[in-house]
Amino acid sequence: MSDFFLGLDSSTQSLTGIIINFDSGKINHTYNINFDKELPHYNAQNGVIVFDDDRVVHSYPLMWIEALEKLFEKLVNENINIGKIKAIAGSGQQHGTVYLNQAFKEVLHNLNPDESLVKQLGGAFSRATSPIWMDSSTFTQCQEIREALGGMKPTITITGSNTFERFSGPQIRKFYQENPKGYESTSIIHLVSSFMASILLGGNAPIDHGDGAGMNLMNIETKKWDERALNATAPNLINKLPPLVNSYDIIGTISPYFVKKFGFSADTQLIAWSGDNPNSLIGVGLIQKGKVALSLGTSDTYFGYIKNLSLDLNGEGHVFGAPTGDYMSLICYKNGSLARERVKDSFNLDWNQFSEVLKKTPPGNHGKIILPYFQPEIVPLVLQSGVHRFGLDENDVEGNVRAIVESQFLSMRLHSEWIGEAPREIYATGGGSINRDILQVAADIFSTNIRQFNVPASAALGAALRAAKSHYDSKGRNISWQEITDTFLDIQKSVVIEPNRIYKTLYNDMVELYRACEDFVLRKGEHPELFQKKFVEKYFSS
Ligand code: XUL
Repeated sequence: MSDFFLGLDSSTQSLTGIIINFDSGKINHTYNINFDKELPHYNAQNGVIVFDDDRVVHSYPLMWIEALEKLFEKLVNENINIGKIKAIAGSGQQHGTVYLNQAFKEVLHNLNPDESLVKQLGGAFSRATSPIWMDSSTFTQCQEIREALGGMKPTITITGSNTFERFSGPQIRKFYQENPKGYESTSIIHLVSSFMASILLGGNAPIDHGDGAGMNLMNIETKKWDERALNATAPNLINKLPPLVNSYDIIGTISPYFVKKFGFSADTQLIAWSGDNPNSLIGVGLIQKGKVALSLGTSDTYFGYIKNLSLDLNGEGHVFGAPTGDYMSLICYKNGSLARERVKDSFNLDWNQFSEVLKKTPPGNHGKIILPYFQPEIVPLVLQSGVHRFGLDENDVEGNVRAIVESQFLSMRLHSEWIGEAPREIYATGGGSINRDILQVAADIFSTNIRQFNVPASAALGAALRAAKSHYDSKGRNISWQEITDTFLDIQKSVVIEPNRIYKTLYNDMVELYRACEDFVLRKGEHPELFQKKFVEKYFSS
C-alpha cells in the first residue's frame, strides 16, 4: 500500500499541484495551470489585473478557484487515482485578501457537484477582486496603523514587521475607508491561503501562523490576533477574521463536492494552508538554522529558518511563522523575475541568449549599475516606479543584462545583513533557479555555495510534505521533519554552484557602490560618479 499526498500552490501566475508517493520517496506528478494561458477570459496579465496607477494590483479570486477545478479535471482525465490521496495541504501567495459576504458559508456547505464552483460562488463576494502582495497603494494606511501602534519599533515588536503596503491589515483599512458599505457587508476576510482551504473544506478555514504573520494583525509572540492592531485597522474586525491555528493542524476532511465530482476519498484530510514562503521553507528543507534560501519567482525572496524570535528593528525584513511551529525571517523584492524578463524582452533575447551574455560579461560589469524599479519596490521602499542607470546606456545589451542580475543580488546582499552572519550555503528555488548562470552571479556576490535542487516548485512540494507530516502525526507514526525532507530532497542529486573567490573583494566594493547609488536616488546622497570612477580604475583599467 502506498500513501499519496497532494500539495497545491496558488501563486501569482499559476496554480501548481504536486503528488508525492511517500513510500517510494518520489514525486509522482506535477501539474500546473497558468492563469493567463488557460483562463484567458479573465484577461489577467501575469495573473494580475493591471490598473493605470501601477501601485494598485489586484487579482480575481474566482480565477483561482476555476484553476483549482481545472487542475482536478486534469487529474481525472489522466486517470490519477485521486481516491488514494490521504491528505492535502496548500500554499498561497502571501498577504492577498479575499472579501466574502454572508452567502459564502451557506453556498460552500451546499455545493452541487453538477455545477461549477465559479457559477455557485460568483455571488459570495463583497469585493469582486482581491488586492495582492504586489499592491503598494496603502502608504497612508500604513502610516496611520503604525502611528496608532506607537511607531515603527512597537509595530515590529507586536506584529513581526513594520507596516507594509502589501500587508493585509493596511489593505483591509483601505477597503474600510474607501468602501465602508462594502466593508460592512463583508462577513469574513480570508487570505488567499485560507480562502482556497475553505473551498476544499466546504466551510470557513482558519488562517495559519505562517501566513497570519504577514498581516500586521497577529501578535508575533503569542500568535493570537492582537487587539491593538485590530483596533488600529478597522472596526469590528475581530468578527470578520477566521481563527488562527498552527500550520500543522488538521482542519477537517474534504468537502463532499470534491468527493462526488472528482473521486476523492471522503476521509481525505485537509491541513491548514500557509503562505508560499513558509511552504518553500519546508520544500527546500530549511528546518535548521544556519542556512538560507533564495527563491527566484514572480517575487524574489531571501529567507531562513529561525528557532527563536529575532526581529529586524530597521524595518525592512519580516518574521513569519514557520510550518514547524518556529519562525522564519524574510525579505521580499517585487522586481524579481518580471524585471529580469523586462530586460530580456527589451533586447529580444531568449533565456539561452540571456545566459550567454551573462557568461561572457565580466563580474563587476565595468561598474555599471541599475536600480531596477520597473514596479514600485518593497525593499528598499520605493513607491514611485522608475529605472535608474549609472554608467549604463539604455541600449547597451550586455551591460543591462549583467546589471539587472548583479544589481538584484547586490541589493539582496545589502538588505539581508540583518538576518545575521553571512550564510554558509544558500539553497536556490523558484522558476528562475533553473538558470545556472544567474545562480553563478549570486554565488559570486554572496561569496558562498549555492545549492540548486531539481524541484523548483518548492512551495507545492513543501505543502505535500506538510500534508504527509500531519497525516502521519495524526496516526501516531512519528516521522521527523528531517526524515521527510531527506527523503524527498535528494541532496546527492542537487548541484552546487561554487563562488569564484577571486571576485570577493570586487563584490565587497561593489555592494558599497550599489549602496551609494541607492543613497543618491532614495536618500539624497551624493552622486556616485566619483565612487564609480574609482571602482572602474581599481578593477577594469588594464
Ligand atoms: C512575501 C511576498 C511574496 C508573495 C509572493 O512577503 O510578498 O513573496 O508571497 O507570492
